[in-house]
Amino acid sequence: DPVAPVDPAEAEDFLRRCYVENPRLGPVEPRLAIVRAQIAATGCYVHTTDELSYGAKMAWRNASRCIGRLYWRSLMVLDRRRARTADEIFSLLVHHLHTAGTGSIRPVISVFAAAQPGQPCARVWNEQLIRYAGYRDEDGRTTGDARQVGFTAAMRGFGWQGKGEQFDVLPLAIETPAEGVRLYELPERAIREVPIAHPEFPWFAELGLRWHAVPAIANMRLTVGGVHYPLAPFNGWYMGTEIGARNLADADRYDLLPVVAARMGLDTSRESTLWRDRALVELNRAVLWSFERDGVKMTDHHTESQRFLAHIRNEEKAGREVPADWTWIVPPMSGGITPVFHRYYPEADLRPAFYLDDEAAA
Ligand code: HEM
Ligand code: NRG
Repeated sequence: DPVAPVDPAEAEDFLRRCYVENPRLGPVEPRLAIVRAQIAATGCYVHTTDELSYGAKMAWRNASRCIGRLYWRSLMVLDRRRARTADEIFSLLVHHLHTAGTGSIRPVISVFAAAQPGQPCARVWNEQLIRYAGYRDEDGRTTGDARQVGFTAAMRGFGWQGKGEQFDVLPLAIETPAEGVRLYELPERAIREVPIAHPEFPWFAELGLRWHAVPAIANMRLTVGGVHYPLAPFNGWYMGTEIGARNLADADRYDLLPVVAARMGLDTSRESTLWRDRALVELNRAVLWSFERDGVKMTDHHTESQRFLAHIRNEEKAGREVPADWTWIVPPMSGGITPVFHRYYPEADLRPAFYLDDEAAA
């Protein structure tokens, strides 16, 4: 994937904002002169650690699909721009997961080398650092995460053998220009998981459900001041509905609402009994209750909606608009009883930003 030379106007815009918001960095003019010269000579420039760190925080602040932005200043930024080999990258990804923690999770991003004009660069193929395999048998039945069926087949093509169970953690596929693709198994210590049980239904634990504690997105490109970082995995903590109302509930994921409804003895003969809704609530109670029981940080959609509105108030006090995508901000259950439902948001595409790679503009 060839990268165009850095746009000097985008570099300047970012640097001015970064230095205005951080007076301790000093005057921006001398820095702009250096950066302009670097871009003219090489097509690119190198961020200082402070610029990279604040740029990553701004990218989170600008993430219009993210409801968790109240904490944007607390992002821990690990500068990994010097790592080159797949072995190095792997060990730093394991370190990332350890740094994020297993109980009181902290938001972390690891930023690897910038894309250089005309040069290939390191990537991780996985959507997240921790994901469960999905297997489809000849009858079209799926075991595991149906969303990962294609990726899982690709990993098997490279010789990986999964156990074929519901929650097999996928290997990391790390691609470097020098070494091609190499697969790595994450050590168990780096993967905290929570077995899902229910506060009142003893049978719930028998379903054998679990989920990983840390969502760590690995396939988004971080763009700061015209520089692209194709490998910049980040994590925060989960909002319960991501697991309970999507991953375990969606018909094209684990599709568990019919299973839960059957165990609850609900009348599933007609939609108007609202059996889906009743099963959905209990599944989500189970997720929140289990994470709390195990001391793993998680937020619920009511609390997080209130915090997001507090974030908007904070930002407006600082003179900034908060771009937001209503269709992603409103939680996937009980939308209308959360305060984020009852308003509109500006939809600006501000940079620095995270982009999914196929939608990343050069
Ligand atoms: C999306 C919550 C931390 C960047 C989301 C979504 C939720 C969420 C609920 C929607 C996901 C979906 O519907 O699939 C949170 C919470 C956090 C957190 C509770 C706790 C601290 C972060 C961090 C970053 C980030 C640390 C980056 C530094 C994003 C981005 C998206 C997103 C870029 C959109 C993902 C996409 O387009 O697929 N977040 N987030 N979030 N979040 Fe956050
Ligand atoms: N829905 C996805 C994760 C998307 C990002 N969510 C976060 N991000 N909470 C899932 O795995 O269910 N974060 O960085 O905390």
